[in-house]
This record gives sequence, structure tokens and C-alpha cells, in this order.
Amino acid sequence: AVIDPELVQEDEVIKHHEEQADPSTPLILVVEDEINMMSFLKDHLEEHYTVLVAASVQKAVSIFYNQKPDYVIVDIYLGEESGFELLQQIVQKARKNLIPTMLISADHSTDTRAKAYQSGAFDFLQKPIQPPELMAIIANRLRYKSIFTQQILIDELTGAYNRRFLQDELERQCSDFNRTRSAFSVAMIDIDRFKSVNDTYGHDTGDVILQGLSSTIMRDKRNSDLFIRYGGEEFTIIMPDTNSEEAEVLLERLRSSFESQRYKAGQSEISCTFSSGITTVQHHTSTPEQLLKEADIALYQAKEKGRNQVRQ
Ligand code: GH3
Ligand code: MG
Ligand code: MG
Ligand code: MG
Ligand code: MG
Repeated sequence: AVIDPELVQEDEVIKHHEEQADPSTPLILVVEDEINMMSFLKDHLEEHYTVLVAASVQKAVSIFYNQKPDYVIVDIYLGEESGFELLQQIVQKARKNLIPTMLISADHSTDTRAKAYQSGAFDFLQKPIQPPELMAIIANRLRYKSIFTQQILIDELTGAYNRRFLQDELERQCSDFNRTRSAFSVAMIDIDRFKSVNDTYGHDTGDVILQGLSSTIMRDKRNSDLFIRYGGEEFTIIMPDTNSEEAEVLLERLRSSFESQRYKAGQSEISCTFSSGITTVQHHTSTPEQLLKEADIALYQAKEKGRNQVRQ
């Protein structure tokens, strides 16, 4: 029996959106055209993961690019199509985003296995699949991936995502917007007169303030908002599903909460402020470059108008 890919995908995508409330559950994409095999894999994987399924190369590619799974399992034999075709279309992005792929097949000849690894697959499993082995391989990969991701994507001092994350995420938001037409906003934040804080109280105090700002933001932002250290004392917040009014409310709240914090600096207590520029994609498509430029212009205006304020 062959799955109707249309039905399967719609169903699964909706499911994933509902489950997105828990972003800590890894997302596994399974590409398999045979319904018994599909449910078998799904049943086991769902004990630990959120599972998306696709029965064709085209559906798989679309889910892959839209949902960014954490791991991809691909059957080599997909009726008229082949898992190798799929791998070819996703391998570059998979590498860039550290998404491991597994090929599965009843054919486990040396040639097939070699071809699988040459095509970029990390793992190969021979059918019939043994669930403990499958689960152990995936668990290993995901553990490795999450440690590695922490190391390369998270800024050590502040715990914010580092800049590596920014371009990809902005591209993703822009392309989501083309699909959903749901507004999103981007804010640039720059600490005010930070150089003089460092000069007066020392770099360590400066570092504590950077950490203070980061904890404030990570506490007050929504789960879906992404907090990124753009560089030095500059940060970016990407706010999905957020129009300009909502973005301004959030940034204003962050601004006032940061302003009211006190930091120990030697004998004295000091406080600090930031300025922020917001831009929103609401009616028209945009590009990452354009968004950063607009947010930067708004930030510049906030500085010019006297700092410690939020501008659009
Ligand atoms: P403005 O209000 O115009 O933004 O003034 P500013 O002094 O904040 O601007 P400027 O860009 O001249 O200075 C930024 C300072 O941020 C300079 C640098 O010493 C400091 N800085 C950047 N990264 C770090 C860091 O990781 N730790 C500390 N302590 N300071 C940093
Ligand atoms: Mg098959
Ligand atoms: Mg700066
Ligand atoms: Mg500056
Ligand atoms: Mg500054």
C-alpha cells in the first residue's frame, strides 16, 4: 500500500505545529513510500520524537526546508523515485545545519552502502530495521548534534545565539512570510555609552552588564523569539508572528526592565540603558540585508534622539 503524500503531509504538519510548544522534542523526518514500514518507524520514533512523514521526494524536500528537522531517515527505494535523489537535493543544507541523514534499504550490498555514505548519509540501516539499533543511532547523533550546536551557535558570555545563526534565521523568516503572510519583526539593540562603562568600571563590570541584559531578555521574551548576540554590545531579537505594535510593546518592556536593574561596580551601584531600532515585515517581502539595514537606521535614530529609547 502506498501512502497518499498529500494527506499524510497536511496531517503531520498540523500536528507538528501543535507540538511545537515543546521545542525540546527533536523533529524526525521519515521518507518512506510503503505504509507498513512507515507506521512501524513512526510508532517507534514517536516514543521519543516528533515525527514528520513524506512519501515522495518533492514532499520531503518541502518539509525539510520548511520545518528544519533534526534528523532525516530516507528509504532508498521510493517507488518511481530514489532516496538518493532526495539526498542530493538536501545534502548541502543538511550539512550546513548539522542535520544528519540515514538511508535505509533492504539492499545492503557493499556498493549500496558505499554509495549511501558517498551521497552524504551519516548512517545506513538495513531492513528489516531493529528498533533498538535505530533508536540508539538516532540518540547518539542527536546528543552529538546538540552539544556541537551549543558550542558553535551559542555565545559563551551571554548564552544568546551568536551571529552564525542570524542570516539563516532571517532567511527562514522571510521565506515563511512568503508562505504565511504572518508579520514578523526584527529589533537591533545597542547598549548606550557602553565604552564609558568599561572605561570607568572595567571590562568585568561591562561583562556582568552584558550578562544582565541577556538574562533580562531571555526571561521576558516569548519562547518563539530568537535572541542573538550580533557582536560586542549589540543584540538582535527576531520576533515571529509579531507586528510592529507588539514588537514595540516587547522592546519597551525590555528597555524599562533593563534600565531599572542595578549592578555592583566597586563601591557604587550603577545602571545602564540601551537603544533599539525595530523593523517589521508586514505587507511586503523583504531580505535579511534589507531588514538589518532598516533596523540599524531606526537604531541610529534612537541614539540620535537621546538614547534609552525604542524607534521603528
Ligand atoms: P553608543 O551609545 O553610541 O552605542 O556608545 P557606545 O560607547 O556603546 O558605543 P561604541 O560602539 O563606541 O562602544 C561599544 C563598546 O562595547 C566598546 C567595547 O569596549 C564594548 N564591548 C564590546 N564587546 C564587549 C564585551 O564582550 N565585553 C565588554 N565588557 N565590553 C564590550
Ligand atoms: Mg520504499
Ligand atoms: Mg555598538
Ligand atoms: Mg556604537
Ligand atoms: Mg553602544
